[in-house]
Amino acid sequence: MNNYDILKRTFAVSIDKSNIGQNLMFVGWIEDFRDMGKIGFISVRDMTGNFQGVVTGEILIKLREIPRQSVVIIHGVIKESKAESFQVEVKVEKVELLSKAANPLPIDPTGRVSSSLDKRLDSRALDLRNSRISNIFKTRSNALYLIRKFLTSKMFVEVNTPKIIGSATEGGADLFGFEYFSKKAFLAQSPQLYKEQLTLGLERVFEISPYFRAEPSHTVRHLSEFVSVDMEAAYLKYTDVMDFIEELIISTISDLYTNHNIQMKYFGESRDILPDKIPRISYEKCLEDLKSLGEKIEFGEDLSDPSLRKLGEIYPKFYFIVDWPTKLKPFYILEHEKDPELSKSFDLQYGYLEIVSGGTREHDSERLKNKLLEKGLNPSSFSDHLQAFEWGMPPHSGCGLGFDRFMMILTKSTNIREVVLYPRDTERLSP
Ligand code: AMO
Repeated sequence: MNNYDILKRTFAVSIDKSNIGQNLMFVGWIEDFRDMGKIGFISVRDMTGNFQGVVTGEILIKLREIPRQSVVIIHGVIKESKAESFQVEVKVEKVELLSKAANPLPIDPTGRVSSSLDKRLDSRALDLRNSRISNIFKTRSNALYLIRKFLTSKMFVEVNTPKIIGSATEGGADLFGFEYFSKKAFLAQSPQLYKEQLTLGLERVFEISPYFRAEPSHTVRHLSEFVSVDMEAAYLKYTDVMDFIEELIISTISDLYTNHNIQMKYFGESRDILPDKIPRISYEKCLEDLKSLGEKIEFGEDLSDPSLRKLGEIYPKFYFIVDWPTKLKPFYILEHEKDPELSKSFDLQYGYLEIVSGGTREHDSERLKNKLLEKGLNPSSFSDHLQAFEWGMPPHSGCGLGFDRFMMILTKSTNIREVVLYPRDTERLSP
């Protein structure tokens, strides 16, 4: 290993005319090398951007032996550039090879030679050397930070609940089960029961974590492991939760455009995803809208993927669908007092895509037991959960936001696999 002091490195993004004449050290990978015979040009990229290096003599000969994507230390003097895309360039005085890349590589991360998504996912670490792709994940990191900041500012406490659980969270069949010492255990599909219980002592909680669903669906919006931003708050109604979600969506997107526009530009110039307000449309109004488009759906039927795609033609951006039929919602959702067939529930949609699901919860233990029975579930499997409802459970509401789906909107990606580093689906278990 070469002897170098990494803290003395200069990042590509930081050089400009004020550095002319300085001898600086850079670390990065060779993105491109153009050999013109007596002179050569290299493009070196690091996590911040790239610069052009000019090489001649011995260094040019040395570079002919170094494959693209290899990691190098470059020492050189900053000069004014005649190139249109750079203010300055680096007259390379020394190149040290830190790590040699194979030639050929499985994909071309510059994107000049395009590869299928599957091939890119097979070489994901290398795929991240493409600026658009790395900016998806920088945006993901920024969005997570902004969501945490927003929820913390609303007095939510971040919590961590178990992902190894002893019984079904929501009573669904789509759980991954496995041997846990001498018992049967499952991977959590949602923190639903825990987050509700936690409102008893913490009032407002949120959790950002992966969850696991053994859904055999192979679509562009489902994964077996996905990240959800879950929140739950004592004393709030589902309409208050919608207010929070609306504010969270608007503040996160506008902050990204204001403070992280360098990244957002990779996904297009248009800011059309940023709403002023998010309309609230009842399930029943959706049925009327669909009827006007020639699609007849009976009250109580779920909105299928083709129906949601039709609805997305009328409402192509963010909108809430509120007051779903009680029978379509899980046992923990409360119904309206005046019309028990309708529940205090909502989904946040972006066109056809469901991003958030939430509602006001049932907090009375007797009624909750009856709801479990009505849904064909056994209350004794939920005894740990039900006992908390005997200890002074506050009325509460909450929701779960599919973070990967939100990332699809932020980065204008059509496949959820684009915005997840190492996606897991029915086919893919590696890398
Ligand atoms: P739900 O099952 O609707 O609600 O999930 C909440 C949100 O999570 C996202 N999502 C998924 N994303 C990718 N792949 C999947 N397989 C997947 N499944 C769900 C969606 C969805 O809107 N406990 C409730 C939430 C609550 O009421 O608080 C729940 O889990 O964006």
